[in-house]
Amino acid sequence: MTIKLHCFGESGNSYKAALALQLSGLDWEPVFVDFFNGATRTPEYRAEVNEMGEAPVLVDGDFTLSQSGCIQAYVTEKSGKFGGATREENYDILRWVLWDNHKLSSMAGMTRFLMNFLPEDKRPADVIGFNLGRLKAAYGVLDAHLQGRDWIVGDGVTNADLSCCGYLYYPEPFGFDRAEWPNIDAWLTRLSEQPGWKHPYDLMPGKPSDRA
Ligand SMILES: N[C@@H](CCC(=O)N[C@@H](CS)C(=O)NCC(=O)O)C(=O)O
Repeated sequence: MTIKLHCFGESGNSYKAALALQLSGLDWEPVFVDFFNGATRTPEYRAEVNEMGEAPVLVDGDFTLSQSGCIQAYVTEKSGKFGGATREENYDILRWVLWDNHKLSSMAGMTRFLMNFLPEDKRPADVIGFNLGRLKAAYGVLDAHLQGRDWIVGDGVTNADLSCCGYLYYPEPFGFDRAEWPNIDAWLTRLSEQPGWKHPYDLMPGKPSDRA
């Protein structure tokens, strides 16, 4: 049975789940979430798709799961891919997924939204400035960790990589310039060379130009 992923192209959190599915080789298809027209805020979405009002959401037969990190763990259980080689590595992957959700992707996603998708007269300069400082610190942590390493944990692609990259291929400004972070830049290139890799706007339905 084909796995369904409720997602949309602008969503880096959705990308983490979509990329895990895509690179795993599991049979899956996207289901478009019309986020910019308020789909996740409707009572129907909350009742039928996700009480948390978020994307991504995976549906595999009668099994439904939200939270990109949980979906990645499910993909690992089902495909045998992107987990650690040891118990220690598995804890290390979880550590990076939690760090990403808290310090990197949540901040990047929010800042990108404020800087690009809010109407210009509603963009809060102080909040954006504060977030950019927090983001710079997060890029620094990741770049330092990747010094001398191909992957965040162990010798191959894991959910740590698939989580931390969630927002980093998007072209809209959110205080991230690959040229400033050479280890992140090389790692993103390595990841994009994996068979089946696609850019978020090519992997999931929905992109800013659809609303232009
Ligand atoms: N920690 C969650 C975050 C999910 C999330 O915030 N998704 C955004 C889209 S990128 C969303 O649906 N936001 C709806 C809202 O906050 O109202 C995950 O990793 O799945």
